[in-house]
Amino acid sequence: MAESSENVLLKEIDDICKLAKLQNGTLKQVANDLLGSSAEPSCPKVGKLLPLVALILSISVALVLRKDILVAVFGTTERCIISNNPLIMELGRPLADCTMCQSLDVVSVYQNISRAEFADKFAYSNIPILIKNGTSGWSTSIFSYNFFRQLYMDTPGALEKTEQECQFFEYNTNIETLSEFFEMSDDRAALKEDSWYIGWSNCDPTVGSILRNNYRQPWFLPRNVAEEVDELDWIFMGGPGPGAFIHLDHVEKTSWQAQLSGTKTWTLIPPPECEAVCKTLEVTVHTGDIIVVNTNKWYHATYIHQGNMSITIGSEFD
Ligand SMILES: O=C(O)CCC(=O)C(=O)O
Ligand SMILES: [Fe+2]
Repeated sequence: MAESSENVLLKEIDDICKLAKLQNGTLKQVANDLLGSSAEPSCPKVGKLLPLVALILSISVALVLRKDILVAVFGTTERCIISNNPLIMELGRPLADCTMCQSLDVVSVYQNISRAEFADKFAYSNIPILIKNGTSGWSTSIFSYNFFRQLYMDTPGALEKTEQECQFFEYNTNIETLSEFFEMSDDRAALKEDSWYIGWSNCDPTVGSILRNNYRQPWFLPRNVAEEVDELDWIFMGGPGPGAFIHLDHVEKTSWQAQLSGTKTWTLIPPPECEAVCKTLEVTVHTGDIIVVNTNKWYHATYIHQGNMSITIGSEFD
């Protein structure tokens, strides 16, 4: 086995050990034996069989995953609060209850929905929903690249705090940080040079409250949420082409996302254990619409259409 693959495997095993908080035996030693490597074992001890079971389990899980999901799993992971190791995340993921997607051919589209109906059918069922014009009454046109740049520039410490404590997804760009994002030339910011797409979560409370002055919690969300202000805001923006590539998140709750500008198609892929009874769904979100998806349960990818820059804001809810 090539040196680099060996290191990757040893790293995987290290992570498995940490995750499982194993107490006896030496998982890494077993890997070293299998690989013929002389690397020092560093994993806590486990019983004799457990390491092999863990290895076999890892490989089996990888084998049963579909190719697209494998690509995604080994490509990138996002909004991860547990571990950045995709294999560990997949191993530790609870199996989905396939009623969330069974017999579902399309994402339900509502022109309006009451809080009671939303709570009854969608809030906790992991069934995705699109609410047309869910942002009506918001001043959506205020949100632009320049709005966000100005907001972070004018709020002392906001950029540093968000960079240190929150996440930034560069996707296919070479833009690695929020500072870099806001330092782009005007032409690039206006998508005149290339079509970039990025996302970030905001960790600055002042920025958070200004954002919330410009949008409302969607009316259909459970009431307790409407009063909460401590959820993170997530912003995704950019030009035509691929957006987020296929991934599964490890956040706590279901998310809503409002399309403030532009048009975006979501591909929602059921988890592999539901493949026999569930279909992959596609749903296109237009300016003003709100989509609700449990991104911990549905693998998802996005694609941005030609036209206005896609700008979204969203959050999780209970
Ligand atoms: O909006 C996007 O392009 C991706 C969003 C996403 O991955 C999420 O909300 O979990
Ligand atoms: Fe996601």
